[in-house]
Amino acid sequence: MDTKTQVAIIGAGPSGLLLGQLLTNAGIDNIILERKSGDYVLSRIRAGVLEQGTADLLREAGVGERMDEEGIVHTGTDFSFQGEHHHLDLEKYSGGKQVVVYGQTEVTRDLMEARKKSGATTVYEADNVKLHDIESDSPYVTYYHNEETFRLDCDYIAGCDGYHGVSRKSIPKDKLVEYEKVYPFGWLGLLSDTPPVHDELIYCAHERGFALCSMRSKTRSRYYLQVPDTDTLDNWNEEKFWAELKRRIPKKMADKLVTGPALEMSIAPLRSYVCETMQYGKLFLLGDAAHIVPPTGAKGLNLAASDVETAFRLFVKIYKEDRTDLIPRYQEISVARAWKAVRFSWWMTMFLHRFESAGRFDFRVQQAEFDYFIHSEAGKATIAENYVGLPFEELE
Ligand code: RFL
Ligand code: PHB
Repeated sequence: MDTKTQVAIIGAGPSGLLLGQLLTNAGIDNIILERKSGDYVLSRIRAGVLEQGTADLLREAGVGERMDEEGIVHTGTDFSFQGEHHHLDLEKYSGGKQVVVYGQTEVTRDLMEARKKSGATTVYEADNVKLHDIESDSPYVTYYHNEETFRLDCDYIAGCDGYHGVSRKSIPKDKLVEYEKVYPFGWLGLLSDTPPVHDELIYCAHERGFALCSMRSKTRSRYYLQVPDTDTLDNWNEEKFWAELKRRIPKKMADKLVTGPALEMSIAPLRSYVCETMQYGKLFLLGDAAHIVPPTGAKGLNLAASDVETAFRLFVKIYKEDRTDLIPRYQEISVARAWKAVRFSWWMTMFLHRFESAGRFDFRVQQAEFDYFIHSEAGKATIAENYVGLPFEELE
């Protein structure tokens, strides 16, 4: 069966759903094709920190209500080195900006609800999605659903299908400009219905490895431990996790940490990846389809939102003012922004993690770097400015 839309969106993660919502509100027709079921998409536990720009874009899309009610505004964030606890006043050092702690799962849920209300189409469990003729003026997508093959004709395709998606793979290999760095460790995450150990996040550097104390609400905590990239969940259980976390966080925090059963435990590998070919013919890549950052800087979802913001403004210019001349601006703006987030996430990772290959000298340098950044006004401003998010760049 054949259908037609203006923008075919591949993937119903936060990038695809947010772009879809903004386009629908602006009267630009779009259909989302998602490989998994809606419940599966909601079961993935991921990001927790929204930059002010991301929160503003969600409000603009009309999905900010629950975030504004239930999200927790953080005006600061904490660091610790070998158990020594320091506070960084983000608001003071960023010129008044803040971040909102509101889980990616909730953002996704709000976007799914809004899409349902708007009546726009999302095809879940769309199998074998294939992109065709992306270099031509009449691109189309085929997919398999309910034992039938469908064809979706469109003007543009938004590849919002994450790192393992099909969109980036549809660009000829010799046209892809890619950069990658893999780190020799991952993050073991644990989600629990326990009150957060502190009212702010704590990024902990420790000789046993990095740890992060984060949260989803006043009653739900999210903690992470750096683990070797060879580690598996079989090597871990809740008791072992809590005991290891207590060793890596400040003693005052360890003493008051409330432990409980794990709602979820998973290991995420850490990598930096940039595909500079973010537009090819009628295809645009957004979010994790184009770039991956290690979670240390809390940038992945926020970077996805900034791609959405740029792509959305571009589509409005194209459909309302016929400004196809602005198309190259998408890649220019998004790649430059991606590299800034990649740099900050890489730096936070090097700054806070333990590298097996590092010797006594490197450890001392890391300690001095921590000492410098945490006590210097310029150092604190540098971290704060990047953590709260750099400003969006205008199309023209
Ligand atoms: P997603 O979320 O991967 O969604 C892509 C969607 O595309 C679907 N898909 C396909 N659909 C159709 N056909 C195909 N062939 C398809 N292939 C894939 C998938 O099923 C999926 O539904 O990408 P998107 O939308 O670009 O969103 C990106 C974010 O999910 C990601 O950047 C963040 O989660 C990263 N991240 C964090 N970002 C932050 O900004 N702040 C944080 O605090 C933060 N913490 C994290 C994180 C990521 C983590 N993990 C697990 C990698 C913490 C962790 C542990
Ligand atoms: C999270 O809560 O999942 C989280 C928070 C901050 C990060 C990474 C992950 O830097």
